[in-house]
Amino acid sequence: MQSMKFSTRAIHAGQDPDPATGATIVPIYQTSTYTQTGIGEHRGYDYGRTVNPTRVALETQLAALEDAEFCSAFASGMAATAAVLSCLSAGDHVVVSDDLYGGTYRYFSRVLERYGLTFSYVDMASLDAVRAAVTPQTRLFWAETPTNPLLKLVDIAALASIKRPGQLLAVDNTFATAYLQSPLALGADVAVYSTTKYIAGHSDVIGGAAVTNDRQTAEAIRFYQNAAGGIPGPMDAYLVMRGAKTLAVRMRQHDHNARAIAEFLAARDDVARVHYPGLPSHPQHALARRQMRGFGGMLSFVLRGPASRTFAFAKEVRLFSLAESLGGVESLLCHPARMTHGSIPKEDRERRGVTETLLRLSVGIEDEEDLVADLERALDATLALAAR
Ligand code: P1T
Repeated sequence: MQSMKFSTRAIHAGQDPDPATGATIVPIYQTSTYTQTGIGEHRGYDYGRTVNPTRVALETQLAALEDAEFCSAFASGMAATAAVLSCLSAGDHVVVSDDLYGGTYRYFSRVLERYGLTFSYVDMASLDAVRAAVTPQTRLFWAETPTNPLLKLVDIAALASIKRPGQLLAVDNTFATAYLQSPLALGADVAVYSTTKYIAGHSDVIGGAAVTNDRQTAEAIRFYQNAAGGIPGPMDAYLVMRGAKTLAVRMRQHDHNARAIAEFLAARDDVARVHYPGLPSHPQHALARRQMRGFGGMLSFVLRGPASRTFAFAKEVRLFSLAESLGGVESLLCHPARMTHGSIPKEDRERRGVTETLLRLSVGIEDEEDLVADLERALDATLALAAR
């Protein structure tokens, strides 16, 4: 499988016919336990939290997407994040990208700080800032790239070169996915996913995964998966696996549509800023071209005018549902300050650029012209408010 191309791996890795029946599609093994033929005599399956064949098939598939050796699947992206952080101990220090999913920030600041871990949030676009944040206790660098919701980039290879023995680099690859970016090949130790998003792709399941080539890290994550139990059920594992088979074709269309929308928004005088790594005006466009194989389906933008215009715009769009989450086939609109990033203190949030007039789009795979027309109509309908 390793020598095959991306789509072939996505469709075939872990997807052998069922050994009992020949079923072409991996069955949903809806069982919590396995009957043993004698005490200590079983076929490697003893208890559903520890192992499940549907989950194993998903883990094999997701590892293959990354050309990696190990993957553990989880019940959510946050459970996968927790598993990576479980490799640390009280007293350890983490350097984190200052723009990141609000739920990750909430977990770090309100749960793990109580457990004696410390975190420094830095603009990882500056390697000097990263170096300055490192302490003798630093054990982990945690980077989102592109970041949520400002689409900032982190140079993964450069970050990997800063890392010293005993330190881990984890990259949350949820926005780009393995189709557009290969963190492990660039020197990261672990790639973390909310599979809820592009990997499953249909906004109908919550899931997560941690992928690595490092045996020791893989074993620690696997141990935590069984010990803490944040596993996906077999039905959820199946849904993520089914979605992942079409990841490549969906990502191509997400990328195509988002580019068109980014260009459309950037050309409007009533849009103050567009954050999209595919625009030549993005400050890290050159890095995006080097590090990614496309720019993805996520973008954010700042509307001109008071916040009341932003709120009116959110009611005006029809094809973009106002909803948290991202990465599904349908387009979504999000107001990060009041939705996904509401748990970041207002001052920090605003200093980082997550303001009341920032909107985030998860561009779906509908027809590009319909999406642009919907945005154009909503922008025009709220234009009078922009002047206020
Ligand atoms: O929702 P969950 O599957 O637990 O994944 C958490 C998560 C992790 N990493 C990134 C980059 C994410 O964006 C998320 C979840 N994000 C949203 C729900 C959102 O709307 O941004």
